[in-house]
Amino acid sequence: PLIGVFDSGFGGLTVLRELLHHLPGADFLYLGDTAHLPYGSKSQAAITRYTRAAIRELVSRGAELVVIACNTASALALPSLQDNAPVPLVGVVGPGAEAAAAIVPPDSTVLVLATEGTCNSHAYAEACATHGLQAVEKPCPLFVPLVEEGWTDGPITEQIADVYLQEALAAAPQPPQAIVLGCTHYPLLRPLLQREIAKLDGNIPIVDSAEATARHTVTLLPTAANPGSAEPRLHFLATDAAAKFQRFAPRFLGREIPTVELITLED
Ligand code: DGN
Repeated sequence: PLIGVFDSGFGGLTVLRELLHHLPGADFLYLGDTAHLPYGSKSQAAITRYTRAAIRELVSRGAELVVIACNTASALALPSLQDNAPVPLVGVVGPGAEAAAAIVPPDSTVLVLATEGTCNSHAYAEACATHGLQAVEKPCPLFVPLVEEGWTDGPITEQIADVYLQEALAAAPQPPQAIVLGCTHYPLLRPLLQREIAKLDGNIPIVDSAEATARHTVTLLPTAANPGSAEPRLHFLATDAAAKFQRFAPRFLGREIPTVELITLED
């Protein structure tokens, strides 16, 4: 099968990385809407328009299922697009919340780290509530630029993470039993976050929405979990800055990408 993967830019390559790992028998078409990056600070109306256009493009190119890798788009656009979608849509918020619920005791509090847009939508809180969990949603707006700058380690990022984590822990009604990484860029900060949280409050397990989403996608396309006879085909589309996309990709995907096709999306 051909799986479409949509993100606001190249961060969703962390989701593609997990999809490649868990669905080695699938081919992938990845679309990064780099012309409209970042989504974290955009309105719901704009994000819904961009996401609808991206899904249309991926389906017109043969995608049988579309993974909305962007947490912000999953939170703000997916609920209104799901019902009339031409193919199944998979977001990252539901699987992230479900994965947290699987490892914490009932009625626990979980800490969700995400962009401003995702936190303000309270999509994670709602998804967690369906599993009986309470979510403390903490916007970490400095994390995306830090990761894009390549500062995934070092004292400055540690200090910033410390401040965010301390503020979040102070706001939590009870100690969180898990931390959910609710943004495509945050898996690159996972080792640093695990270290910082260990200093502050012991060993709270970290749940990565990217990995949870890949596992959920396997349940929808079980045959793709078996390796095919050939290497998976990968094709990359971007709406702007194709060269930058190609340069940044290895950090998020863990491998070089040969070409990026520049496209225009009609609203
Ligand atoms: N891809 C976005 C997300 O997962 O929320 C992060 C990048 C952005 O658009 N700010």
